[in-house]
Amino acid sequence: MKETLNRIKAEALEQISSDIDDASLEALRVKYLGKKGELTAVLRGMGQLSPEERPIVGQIANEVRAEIEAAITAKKQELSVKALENKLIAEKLDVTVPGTKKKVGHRHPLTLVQRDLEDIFMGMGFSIAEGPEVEYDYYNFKALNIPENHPARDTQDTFYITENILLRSQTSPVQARTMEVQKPPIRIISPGRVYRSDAMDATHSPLFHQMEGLVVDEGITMGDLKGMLETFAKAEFGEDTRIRFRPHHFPFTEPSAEVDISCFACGGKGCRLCKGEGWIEILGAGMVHPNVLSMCGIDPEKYSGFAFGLGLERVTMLKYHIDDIRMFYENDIRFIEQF
Ligand code: 2NM
Repeated sequence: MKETLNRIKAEALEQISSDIDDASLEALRVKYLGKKGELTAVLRGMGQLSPEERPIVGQIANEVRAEIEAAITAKKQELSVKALENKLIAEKLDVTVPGTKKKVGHRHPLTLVQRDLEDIFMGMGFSIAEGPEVEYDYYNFKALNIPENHPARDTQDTFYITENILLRSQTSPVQARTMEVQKPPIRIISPGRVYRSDAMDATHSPLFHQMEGLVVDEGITMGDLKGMLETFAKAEFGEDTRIRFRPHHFPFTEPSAEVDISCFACGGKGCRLCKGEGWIEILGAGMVHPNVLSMCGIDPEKYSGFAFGLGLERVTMLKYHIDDIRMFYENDIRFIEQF
């Protein structure tokens, strides 16, 4: 029996020390120490031993059991250390690897210029007014003294939604709406999207952006308009910028003018940007027509005002030397990132 115990011990210790995993180790525990295990079987047979032999064999059996248990515990420990090591190797993280750069958003050039202009005009006491892009023909045309038969009203130029609802073709309806609800003094700018039924090419888009301005108060003159526009032109295009007015016609202003700035590229000598002219047309302006004032509920005998309008795309294209308006709307990151 002693030999059997020694054989069991030798066999068990050898198997436990061999290259095995957790599951095999548990199987060995069951095989040697379990209720139906080999050691238990030996202990069951002790009844056949003489009373003198029994305690001796019993002691050996206990020692064998203790040794196997200790070996299993040690092996378990060894396996768990090895498992942890493997896990650390598998999940290795190199904290010195440089991070991946997060892409940060970028303002669209039209937004940059719009903010620029907003800052300049807010500095002169203007506030920003907004209105609907889907507009009544009344505010887009009639309230602005644009007659029924005016070519601008043509369905070929304006996107009509119903007979009397359209996509605004200018931001002037915002000015008309403001005059209706606000008593002078009024000092507003209205930046925003406008729509015209034009075919897309390098200088035309059916959707573009305008910024118009309006000042109404007692005693406002064309001199105020000129002074204000000059201040604006210097702030936006540089201190050396000069402006000039050329007579023009708009239905909503009288008198009306087209306004040029001296070329900011050549200073007025004539270059490619100004096409040799020395001057660049930048906006339209004039004194608000008395009909517009009275239609919007403002007494033209008491108050006068000036208004102006410019195309944000045009200003942005000049400023950044962009030669195709379609670039603004194509969402090409290589374009946007340049500004
Ligand atoms: C322009 C040119 C000249 C203009 C007029 C008005 C209003 F509502 F007061 F009558 N708003 N904007 C105006 C005047 C717009 O754009 C080229």
